[in-house]
Amino acid sequence: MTESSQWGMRDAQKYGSIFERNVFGTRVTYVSGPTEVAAVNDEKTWAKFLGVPLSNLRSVAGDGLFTAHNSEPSWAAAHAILAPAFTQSAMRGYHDAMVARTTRLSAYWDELGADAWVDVPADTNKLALEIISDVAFGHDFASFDTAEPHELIVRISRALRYINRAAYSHPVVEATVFRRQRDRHEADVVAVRRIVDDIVTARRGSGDGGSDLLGLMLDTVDPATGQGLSDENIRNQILTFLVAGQETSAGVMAFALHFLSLHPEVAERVRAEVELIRPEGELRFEDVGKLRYLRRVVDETLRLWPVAPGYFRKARQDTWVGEHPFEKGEWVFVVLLQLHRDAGWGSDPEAFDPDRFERSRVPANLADLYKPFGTGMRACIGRQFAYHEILVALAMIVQQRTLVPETGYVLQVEETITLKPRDLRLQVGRRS
Ligand code: MNH
Repeated sequence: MTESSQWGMRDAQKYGSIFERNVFGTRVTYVSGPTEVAAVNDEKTWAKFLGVPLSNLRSVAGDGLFTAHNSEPSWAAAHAILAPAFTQSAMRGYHDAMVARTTRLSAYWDELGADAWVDVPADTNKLALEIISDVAFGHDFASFDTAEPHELIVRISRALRYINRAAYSHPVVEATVFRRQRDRHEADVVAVRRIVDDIVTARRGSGDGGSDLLGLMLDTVDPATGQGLSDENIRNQILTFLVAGQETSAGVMAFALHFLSLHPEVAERVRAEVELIRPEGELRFEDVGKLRYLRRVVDETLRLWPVAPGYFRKARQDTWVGEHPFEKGEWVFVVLLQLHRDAGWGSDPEAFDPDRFERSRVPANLADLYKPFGTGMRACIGRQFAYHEILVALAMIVQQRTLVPETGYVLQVEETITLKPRDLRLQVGRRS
């Protein structure tokens, strides 16, 4: 299923705000109108559902926060222990790492030279990886020093591609046609677990938990139970951060750079804003919340290309969505790509216009029209983290560089569970 969310969006434009389709033998109900989405977001009657893609992702991330079932006790424990590390004020502790890693990306682009066409999604992916690995477990993959990515990264990326492709395929097909790919996938999973287990064991052995997310998980108990997280669960959380915290933020940075390269007047306003707030020296933690226009650029990017393009919900009881009955246990897919293009956004939902998010213009029912980070208890824990790193990276890049698009580039969106701009290359020379 290479572009399943974009098919979902096109079909929603044809068949309406709720419709049913057979996807390779599985009946899927697609929901994309604000009223219908609000109904399935109601936590009393509906709950998160993993669906096929996230169930398959459990082979990598197990009972980590993102892929845990609602009923798994390890979810509540890990959520209680980790939530304080993801508040807005916790970002203060990660800010310097975000600035330092973006500075390293910038030095790497300098090495390539002003004429080079940089592979934007590849490089933002490396940046997000460097940031999350630094903050989560104090590791430096040196992504900008080596041509070959680290084994852990190669294997995780390949595992995600496999899971995305195999999502709706038949087990018999996987065991025959894709036998070698399946075997390699199983080997990848064994290997990534071993690599992360070694990191956790080494840290336990060092006696000092450390001040990063791994240290927090090793040193804290869940106040409700007095229990700490198991080593296996900690490994699953680290793999979750690598999977959930990397491709998503990296995709937003890449889409935003694409839009900024096509809209020089928007890039100019961002530059003016950054120069006003921090004319000299490094961007500070306090500056980031003041980047109001850049924030609108990010929000508008996430509206048009919500990098997590949808999510699943399952009925907790017999219920209704409008006049459509659902039995307990039936599930739906929320097509964010279409909700974010709903008529509630005005007559030109396809246009990139950051000022839509100006206080005076933003739709009154924004909460029903915009859900890039999901909904309810199981909404994204990394939201503040994502905004902070994306704002830091974009502020620094736009302040320092020009963004030149390739003539004739037409945006095509690639899906590997998350979305990214296919073959996006830009020239990113220093501003004189
Ligand atoms: Mn994130 C859950 C989108 C960045 C860690 N994330 C979700 C969900 C969406 C989402 C949507 C809910 C999925 C569902 O209902 O099945 N996440 C994003 C987007 C970005 C993002 C659009 C970037 C922009 N996420 C991040 C970052 C991290 C992260 C960065 C970690 C550092 N996300 C998570 C975790 C969950 C999650 C963990 C699962 C939370 C839970 O269920 O308790």
